[in-house]
Amino acid sequence: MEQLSVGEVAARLGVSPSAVRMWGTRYGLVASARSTGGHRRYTAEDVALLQAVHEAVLSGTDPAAAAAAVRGIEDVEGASDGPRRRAGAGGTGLAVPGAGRAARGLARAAARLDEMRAEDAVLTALRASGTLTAWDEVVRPVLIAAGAHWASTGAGIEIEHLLTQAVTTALVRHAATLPEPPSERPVLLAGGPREEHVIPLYAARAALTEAGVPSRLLGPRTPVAALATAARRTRAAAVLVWLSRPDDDAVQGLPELAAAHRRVRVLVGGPGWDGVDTGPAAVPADLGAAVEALRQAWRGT
Ligand code: B12
Repeated sequence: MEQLSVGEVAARLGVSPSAVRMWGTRYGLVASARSTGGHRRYTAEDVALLQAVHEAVLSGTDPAAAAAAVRGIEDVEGASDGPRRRAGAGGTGLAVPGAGRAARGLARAAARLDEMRAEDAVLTALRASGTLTAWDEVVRPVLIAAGAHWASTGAGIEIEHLLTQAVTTALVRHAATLPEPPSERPVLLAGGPREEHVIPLYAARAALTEAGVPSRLLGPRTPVAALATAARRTRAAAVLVWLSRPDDDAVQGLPELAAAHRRVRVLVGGPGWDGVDTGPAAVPADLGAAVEALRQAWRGT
């Protein structure tokens, strides 16, 4: 998101510019950037914090308490630019090298097993900057950090589980607030036959909903035959199969998916497809590319 002026932030939140300025001076929620002319410029993270305060205020919370709660996330994470390891519940730290304030807030909440704050951090980022940016700048760095933490220490699976709940719930809640796309020729999102990892599919669903593209999420461990049947029954425009680890059954199932019906397009995603000859199935490199390819398949281009 580009940096915003006071007036633009006010318009986005539906409050007056003086309210935004007042929150800044009274509660310390100030713009962290300046334009070349010296005017205040709010970054995506500043807006996310203001939005959280605004929502708390709307729900009847005292503004000072709301600001203090929001700044709690921010202050503890501090203004460090460098990697850091922090003590959390049970002495578990989660370092997110080079991450922004919102990602560090999410990491900290997850490390403390504070599910509600983790969910709020994700929802705030989704609302402030949209799914693609929130996924790449906030959610994905923390998921990768959680995986790296487990790989290097053998500990912290509980953090991964809690993060999974918080992230998927926030993605579902965000998508539920968006206009429902038309239902014809949805794209189907499925984990491979042995796949438990499906958070990227929830991210894809939220981003597709933002783009007005209908989708159906079949979730983890979807048998190839079931996915092919679903594609036929829904006249799916496309199917996306996620693999975080290699799975021969998924690879061998690609022709069956491609033959599900005449117009279906097959896409695959995730590190489990690395080095695999996927034939005509497309392999988008990231969430943005996947959403664009699925959108084009849906529009029939
Ligand atoms: C959350 C998580 C879990 C959750 C899953 C819950 C769920 N419902 O999804 C739980 C706790 C259940 C779990 C369990 C396990 N997990 Co796990 N888990 C993760 C974690 C932290 C995040 C997964 C994720 O969503 N990644 C999404 C993004 C972050 O993936 P990415 O690879 O960076 O994405 C790349 C591309 O795919 C692309 N991309 C990014 N987003 C998108 C979106 C779309 C749509 C597309 C097309 C592309 C795309 O861009 C990126 C750059 O190339 C990863 C760590 C990691 N680095 O991914 C480990 C990880 C995947 N898990 C791992 C393992 C080993 C396991 C377990 C076997 C053991 C364990 N850790 O408990 C179990 C067994 C699960 C099973 N039976 O299959 C390993 C896999 C290693 C391997 N290759 O074999 C990882 C990598 C952790 C690690 N560092 O070792 N896990």
